[in-house]
Amino acid sequence: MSNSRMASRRRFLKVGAAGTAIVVAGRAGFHTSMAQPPTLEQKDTYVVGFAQTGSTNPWRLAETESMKQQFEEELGWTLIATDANEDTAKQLADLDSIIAQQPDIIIFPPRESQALAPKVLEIKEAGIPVILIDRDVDHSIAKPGEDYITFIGSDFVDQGRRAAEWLAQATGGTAKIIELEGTTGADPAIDRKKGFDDYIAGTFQGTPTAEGAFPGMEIIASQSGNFTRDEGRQVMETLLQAHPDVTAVYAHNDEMAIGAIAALEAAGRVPGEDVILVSIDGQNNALDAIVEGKLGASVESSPFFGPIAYETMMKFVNGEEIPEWVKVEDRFFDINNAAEFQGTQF
Ligand code: GYE
Repeated sequence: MSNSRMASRRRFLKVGAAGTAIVVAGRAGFHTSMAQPPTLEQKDTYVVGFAQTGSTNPWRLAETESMKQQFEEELGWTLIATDANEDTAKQLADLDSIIAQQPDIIIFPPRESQALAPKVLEIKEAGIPVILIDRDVDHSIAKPGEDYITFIGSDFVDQGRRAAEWLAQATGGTAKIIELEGTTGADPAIDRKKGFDDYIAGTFQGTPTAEGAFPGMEIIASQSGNFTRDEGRQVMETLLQAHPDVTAVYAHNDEMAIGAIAALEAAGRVPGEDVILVSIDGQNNALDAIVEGKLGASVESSPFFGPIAYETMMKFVNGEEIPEWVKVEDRFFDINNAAEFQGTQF
């Protein structure tokens, strides 16, 4: 039995001493009829749980900072924050320990879409409402609007499509592409791959064309670099040996693109000239790399979830209607505007 189940069982037993039969009936009803997240009453101050996936890149650090800034500094509430060190098992355990502390709400990015979905159901059973930020879970296991309040985040499929569209234009529709994927099983890695690959194949959003939209664009290798700079560099180093004919790189985040640039340069290639790179996030050093001509473009993916998570939570407290997806709109950075935004991101 997991810690969280033990915790809720303990809570149940405590109440049970006073009136077990009633509580049992209540819990049975809870399972069958509660097609809504647990409610949250109006209070002056709340305790918020926040289970971060890791702190290995500027994006993660900016997100954690945004949450602390909003909930601790701005509001003076308590934020129970954990860091899973990019380990899914640790994030599950971190959530168990947060549940045991019985916060008013848990706001977190699920590291992997399927692995974390049952935990969302467990948190609901423990009577704690959840808002997912930045990454979503598999909706066939846990549903927004029913099992958790909502998902706040970007349209990752569209981010992939925008990267592909830019690359198709930049290469005139002819490229041998290495794709550096994000963390295996993470929602943004799954969807960024789908948006990009489908656009290239001509099957974007279920509109197949017989020979593919860009028959001259070929994905010659696609492998995970786990969203980190170092793994991006290592994977690129290995793939370069097997595929010296590469002419383009699509990285699911800026950190891996920066790692790939290092690997290309170490191999005597000229990023931005003989290999065109495109990535996602829009972090400061990616904007620098665009200005230097090494990175072609970056689709923005904002990590600043503190204010929007707070707003959404208060709407929920006030009984307002909340969409199943609170969509974050992203900008696009390339040589035409990167200089203007240098130093303004994260
Ligand atoms: O692009 C990446 C991070 O989940 C949207 O995860 C986020 C992604 C982001 O590690 O840099």
